[in-house]
Amino acid sequence: MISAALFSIGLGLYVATALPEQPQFELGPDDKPAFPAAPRGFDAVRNDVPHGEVKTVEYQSKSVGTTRKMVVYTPPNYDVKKHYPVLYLLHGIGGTEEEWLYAGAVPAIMDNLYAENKAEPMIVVMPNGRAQKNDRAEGDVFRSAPAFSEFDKDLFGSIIPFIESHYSAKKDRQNRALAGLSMGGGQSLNFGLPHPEAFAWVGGFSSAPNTLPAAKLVPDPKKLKNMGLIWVSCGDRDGLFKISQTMHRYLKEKGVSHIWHVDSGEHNWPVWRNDLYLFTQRIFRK
Ligand code: FER
Repeated sequence: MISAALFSIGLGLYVATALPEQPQFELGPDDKPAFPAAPRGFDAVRNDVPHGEVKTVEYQSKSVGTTRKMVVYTPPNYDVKKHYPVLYLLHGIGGTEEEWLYAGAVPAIMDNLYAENKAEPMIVVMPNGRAQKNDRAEGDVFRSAPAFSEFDKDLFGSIIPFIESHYSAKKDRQNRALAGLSMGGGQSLNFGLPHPEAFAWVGGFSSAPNTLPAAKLVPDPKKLKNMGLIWVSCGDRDGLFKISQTMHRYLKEKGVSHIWHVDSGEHNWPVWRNDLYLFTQRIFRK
């Protein structure tokens, strides 16, 4: 687990230094935090709180044509007699289905939120967004960017049906959320915003250049009037800032209700752990 975390940090540094030149940006008056940062220790494993369960499961991907892995976190006291909302949580260009688990500290963050009654009990599904036969993060990870844009077929065609038939999951838009970091943030906006019938809660954290133009994703702003939450966030020292800032400005101009949260930080894990902490408290609630 420690070696996986170190590996992921190494990969994060590699990705950060390998980022191609990005457009310059200036912070405007809107570009500030929407919420205070998480309290110290929010992402530390605590032995005095109940822990959820983590499992790696395999499913047949119709679109990729292979057996693929995803990591599923169920909350403490998960009870098959109840039904739970589901958050689909997507990784970045250098990640796999294990990135949120280790570098993202999902179990600790969620366990700690539940211990303080700060989030609705939910299933967190961490699939692999690199929808190609070899989906390991190997070699020049930027070469696998096209596979990230094919992932919607796997998500809608195989992953959601698998989760909804193997877990005690609620199966309607109000009980499905889609969020991710960087490439996974772009995927969440690209696949979530055009599909309000599938997801009422959508979050893009530090979204990458795979993010499609806002006008293409939201040609008809009225269609998003029943969203539970659209979350757009980025660190104020992230070279990809302009992508999220442009998305926020478009949504604001079109009157689409959303949260624009500008964190203090770069393109890295402190920002995304904080985003997860803030986002998960605000989904699946009235
Ligand atoms: C790029 C810069 C960053 C890009 C992808 C990324 C596909 C993704 C970064 C990440 O996921 O952390 O030009 O092009």
